[in-house]
Parts: sequence; C-alpha cells; structure tokens
Amino acid sequence: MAATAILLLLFAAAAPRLSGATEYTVGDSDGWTIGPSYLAWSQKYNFTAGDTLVFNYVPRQHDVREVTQDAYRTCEPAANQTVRAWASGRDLVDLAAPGDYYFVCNVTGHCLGGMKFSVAVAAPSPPPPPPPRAFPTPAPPPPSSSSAGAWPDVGGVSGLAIGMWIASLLSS
Ligand SMILES: [Cu+2]
Repeated sequence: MAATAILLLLFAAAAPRLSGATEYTVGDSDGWTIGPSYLAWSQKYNFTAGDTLVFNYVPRQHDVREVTQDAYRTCEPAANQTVRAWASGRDLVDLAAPGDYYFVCNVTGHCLGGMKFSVAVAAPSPPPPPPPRAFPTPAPPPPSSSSAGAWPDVGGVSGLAIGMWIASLLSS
C-alpha cells in the first residue's frame, strides 16, 4: 500500500518534466515547402532542449538537412557540413541539446528560395523543488548493532539485558 503511494508520487513528480518537451510542426499547417517564411515561424517560439521539430512535406519534393552555420549562410551544404539529414516526409528532429541549429532543404534552389531557418535552443529550466513529503521518512536502522536482525529493536535489547540480569541472580 505504501509502496503504491510512493510510486504514484514518483509518477506525479515525473509528469511535468515529460510534458515539458514540446513538438513544433515546422511551418505549422503549411508544413515544409516553398512559400512560407520560416524565419517568421521560428521566431514565434522559444525552443528548449528536449523539444522536437516535425517536418511535414511530400517525400522527394523536399528534404531536410541540419547543416553548419556556414552552409546555412551559403545554402550549399557540402557533405562535411551536413550534421543530420532526413527525407521521409514526416521527419521528427530532436533538439536534444541546447545550442543553435540550422536547417535547410537541400533540393536545388529551395534553400535560396526560403526553405531555411535556424533555432536557438535554450537549456531546460531547472526542475521545481521537490514537493513536501507526504510520508515521514522511516528512521534508518541502528548503525552498528549486529544483533539488529535477531532482536526486535530496543525492546529486544533491553529484554536481553533483563534476561542476563536474571541469569546472574539465579547463578549467584
Ligand atoms: Cu525543398
């Protein structure tokens, strides 16, 4: 019973952190395509480490590359300037660590045509302080007594002392 309550408490404490990770659909309902301003889109949100970007597009019409800042500027990512690449048409891109991320479409002309944006991902805010304990912490077992397992706590020890005292009376 107590263990179940403690488990429930653990879940309650973990839930806010799990729901803190947010999925952002790039371009919102427009998706990832030619036309929308992804600069404007990216500036609408505050991204936090642990969030996910979702790129929705028709496969083979577009793709997604995370690239270096230089490749982002030139729109010509060389192989060694590509950090990660996706092409499924529904790509889930995790922003696991804080930092700057640069995304482009690598179909010819699309990056220059506006399919590019960067996001500054912030470190997650520290977790809230733990809630006050609902249950008293059980006292730790006595540190040294090797008979703690054999004799029930203090009552057992004083029982042993009384027994020894009686034994000494009987033997005298
Ligand atoms: Cu494209």
